[in-house]
Amino acid sequence: MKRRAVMAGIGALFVGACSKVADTKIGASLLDAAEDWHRKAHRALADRYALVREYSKADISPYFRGNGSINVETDAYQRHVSEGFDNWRLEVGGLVRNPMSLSLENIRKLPQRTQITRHDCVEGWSAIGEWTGPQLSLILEAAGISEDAKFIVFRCADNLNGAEYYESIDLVDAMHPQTIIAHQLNGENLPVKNGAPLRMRIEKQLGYKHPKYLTAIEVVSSLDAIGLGKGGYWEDRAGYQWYAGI
Ligand SMILES: Nc1nc2c(c(=O)[nH]1)N[C@H]1C(S)=C(S)[C@@H](COP(=O)(O)O)O[C@H]1N2
Ligand SMILES: [Mo]
Repeated sequence: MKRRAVMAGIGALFVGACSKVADTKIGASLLDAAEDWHRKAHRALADRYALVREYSKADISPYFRGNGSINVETDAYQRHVSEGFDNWRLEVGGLVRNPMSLSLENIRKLPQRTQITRHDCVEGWSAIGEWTGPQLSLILEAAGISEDAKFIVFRCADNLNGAEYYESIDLVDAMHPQTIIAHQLNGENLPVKNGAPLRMRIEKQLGYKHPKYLTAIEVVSSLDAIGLGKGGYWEDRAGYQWYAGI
């Protein structure tokens, strides 16, 4: 068949009545494929918005281990520890209309979410803990993220083997209701080993995506110029997946 005739045939397939499209073998399989694609895309998106399981107080692990950095070896951080973190600041900047510098008091006064969730580390351990803090979405709404915003980058106070720890997530995880800036673990201020005074809980992601010792939240349109360009400390160094959804 000549190319023109083929094109006309395909055209006829689609401009014809829908029932006829479905009746032809090719039409039916095209519709099946489209429906399948749509169903899968829908399910994938629905999964991303779904909540992770929340546990009861009885499930809380007696000890929540510290992993990776379990302290920050700088004079500045040790001073913050001795001051009870009264002068700690969380900077919110990048592609936002209203950059902010928040104290712990500011953060404690916002509406809070408490959730008992399971932390899964790729190194092969899990622990259940109760975390409290404001939702990240609240902070981002107050900051007013710009239309170019695509990722949220988290900066940390610790230096692990010569490089600053950092992480990043997309806007779906950023706006997820269980993504919170935690300042409490099991009803107490965060212990130093677990990231005092602030650490992210991004419950839809594996453990390394939850930055501790949080100093800044930066809204960006690209990850290319952040760290070594792969979006996180372990992504840059050990080939960990940037998207570590659970
Ligand atoms: N700033 C910072 N955040 C970090 C890490 C780190 O070394 N530094 N380690 C990550 C890893 S691999 C895990 S499993 C969790 C451990 O959290 P925990 O110390 O509260 O158990 O923190 C994550 N966030
Ligand atoms: Mo981890």
